[in-house]
Order: sequence, then structure tokens, then C-alpha cells
Amino acid sequence: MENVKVAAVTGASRGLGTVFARVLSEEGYAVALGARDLGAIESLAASLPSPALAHPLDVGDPGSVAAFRDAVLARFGRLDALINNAGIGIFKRLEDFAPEEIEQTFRVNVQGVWAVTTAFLPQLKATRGLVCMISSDVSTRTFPTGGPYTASKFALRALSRTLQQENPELRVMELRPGATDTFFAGSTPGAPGKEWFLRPQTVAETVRFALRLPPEARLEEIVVRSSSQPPEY
Ligand code: NJP
Repeated sequence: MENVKVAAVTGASRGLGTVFARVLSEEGYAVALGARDLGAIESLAASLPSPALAHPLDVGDPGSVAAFRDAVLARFGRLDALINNAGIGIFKRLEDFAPEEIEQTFRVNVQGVWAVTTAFLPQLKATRGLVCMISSDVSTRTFPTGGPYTASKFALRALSRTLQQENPELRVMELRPGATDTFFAGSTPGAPGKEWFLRPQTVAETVRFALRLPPEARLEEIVVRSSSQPPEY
């Protein structure tokens, strides 16, 4: 296994995470899958063309992050790519938020990314690895009902850039998808009104492109939006 590159994907149980995992596997990476829905990631692991590990992960729980890290390193011993994909969104007017909902948004979308990334930092530095932050096209803009979510993605953008500045040997990429047809925010793929949303596979192809670039190149940011997404959206 020593020469096989290894990738970890958080939030791999559905939506974008499952297609990121498949692309990594197709590109020859052994893949570690983390999410709270263990059954879903076990099924995914069994269907991938490369060696895969499914292990429970709640990115908001430091003990869970440490157990995930230990399991990944016990099985594979290295990490070449980390896809920080796990994320949540709660959408309503600011005055309607409960404090716990804001805390939960930042615990998963910001603190969770920090926890997983720093847990694997020695291994990522050793391989001069790729750290892919699944941010959002809203990491530089706001919209009504999107306050805490957009704030968390602005914060993730800052975290990504700081990580790159502190660790020049890493390749940190902020991937900023527009509206994508997943289970995000309690929605259902293919539901009415989502006809123009990007397909998750289309977003995942940008990760394949990044993986195939030679190490001399650092793809720092990708914004990918549906060609049907209204410009004012
Ligand atoms: O959403 P969904 P997406 N610990 O709901 C996991 C960003 N994005 O694929 O734990 C660990 O289908 C959850 O797994 P589980 C978005 O902000 C999306 O669209 O089993 N994992 C599931 O696998 C997010 O960062 C759109 O419940 C946790 C996954 O996250 C990323 O894309 C637009 C977790 C969510 O799958 C993937 O979201 C955009 C935790 N505590 C950015 N909590 C879009 N879809 O339109 C959740 O700009 N997960």
C-alpha cells in the first residue's frame, strides 16, 4: 500500500461527498470515507473501485475526529488529499435564528474543517498534499435568509487562505460551487424548482481536474455555477 495515494472525504454519505469519493477512487486513490450515516458510507465503500475505509465521523465532535484520524492512519498510514466537504445550511431571517442554530452552523462548517485539517496536518505536510475546502459561491456575497451560512463560508475562505499562508508546501483549494442538486438543507435531488441546479458530478469533475494537475501548479480557487443560475441569485 505504500505507493498508493490516500484521500479522505468528510460528509461522504450523500450529495457531493459521494461523487468526490468516487472521482478520487477512479483516479487511483485509496479513500477514507467519513460521515455520521455509517450504513451509507459502508455501501459506498463497497462500490468503489479502489481500497476504501468507511468510518463514523462527526466533524463537530473532537473525539470523533480523533477516532477517524486514528482509523485512517492505522489502515493507510498516510494522507495525500483531504476533501473538507461536510457542511450544513439553515436558512431564515436573522431574527428567527436560535443561538444553537448559529453555533451548530459554525461548529460544522468552520470548526469542523479546522479540526479535521489540523488532525491530519503532519501527514498532509509530509506528502505536500491537496486540501480541498468545499466552500460556496456565497463565500464572498450575502443574501436574505443566508446570514449564518454565508458568514460560515466567508470564515472558511479566511481559514483556507491562512492555512495556505502558514503551510506553503500544501496545495489549498477553495472549491466554490453554486446551487447543486443534492440533499442540502433538507432538499431532495430532482425536486421541482431545482431543474437548473448543477449536477454533483459536474462539480466533482473540477476536483478531478485539480488532482491531475502537476505538483508545480496550485489551483487556489474554483467557482463553478450553473450556466442557468440567474446572475442576481
Ligand atoms: O449537502 P448534503 P451537499 N459531521 O446535505 C455531512 C456545500 N455547498 O452535498 O453526517 C460529518 O447532500 C452529511 O453526512 P451525515 C455545502 O455547504 C452545497 O450539497 O451522514 N458529516 C452529508 O454527507 C457543503 O459544505 C451547495 O449526515 C456531516 C453531507 O455532509 C458541501 O457543499 C452549494 C456533518 C451533506 O450532504 C456538501 O453539501 C454550495 C457532521 N457534523 C455549497 N453534518 C448546494 N448543494 O447547493 C453534515 O454553494 N455532514
